[in-house]
Amino acid sequence: MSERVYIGLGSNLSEPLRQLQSAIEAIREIPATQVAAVSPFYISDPLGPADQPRYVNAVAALDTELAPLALLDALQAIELEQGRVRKDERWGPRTLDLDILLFGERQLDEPRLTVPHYHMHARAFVLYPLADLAPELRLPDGRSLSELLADCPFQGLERLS
Ligand code: PH2
Ligand code: MG
Ligand code: MG
Repeated sequence: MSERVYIGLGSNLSEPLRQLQSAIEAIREIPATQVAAVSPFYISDPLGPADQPRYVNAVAALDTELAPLALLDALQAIELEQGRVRKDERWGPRTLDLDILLFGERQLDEPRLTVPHYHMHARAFVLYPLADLAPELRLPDGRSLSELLADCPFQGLERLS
């Protein structure tokens, strides 16, 4: 049985737009997984250290038969292929970040994976592109996306045409 998964894509190094486009092509090659939809791309101010470039962010809807950790492995392999270097600095710049936001109705709290993604409920660069794809969405705890958006200012978000 396949489950609907939403992932967040982000990049602020080495031609971010190209990073996201090639990530989406790579995600299409993940076994037992289809890309159902990709949101418009957005430019966003960095959350975290301010001395880093602005990000390009988007959200993709996937349908997958993979288990959560198998999908995480596949996404992290793509991050590494695209030159991701893991550093200790929290929220520092990166060539590619692929985050599992929602995985069906599941709530997971494992060492490698927390779902729903922590802080997603307060991040404009996640909530606005998610709303482009699924305006009627509810989180597993029952909160609606429109409720979350009402409490979430744009935070400098700009939609690319
Ligand atoms: N990702 C981070 C840290 N800060 N800021 C923006 N605007 N967009 C991101 O995707 C982002 C961030 C760590 O994953
Ligand atoms: Mg992230
Ligand atoms: Mg991440």
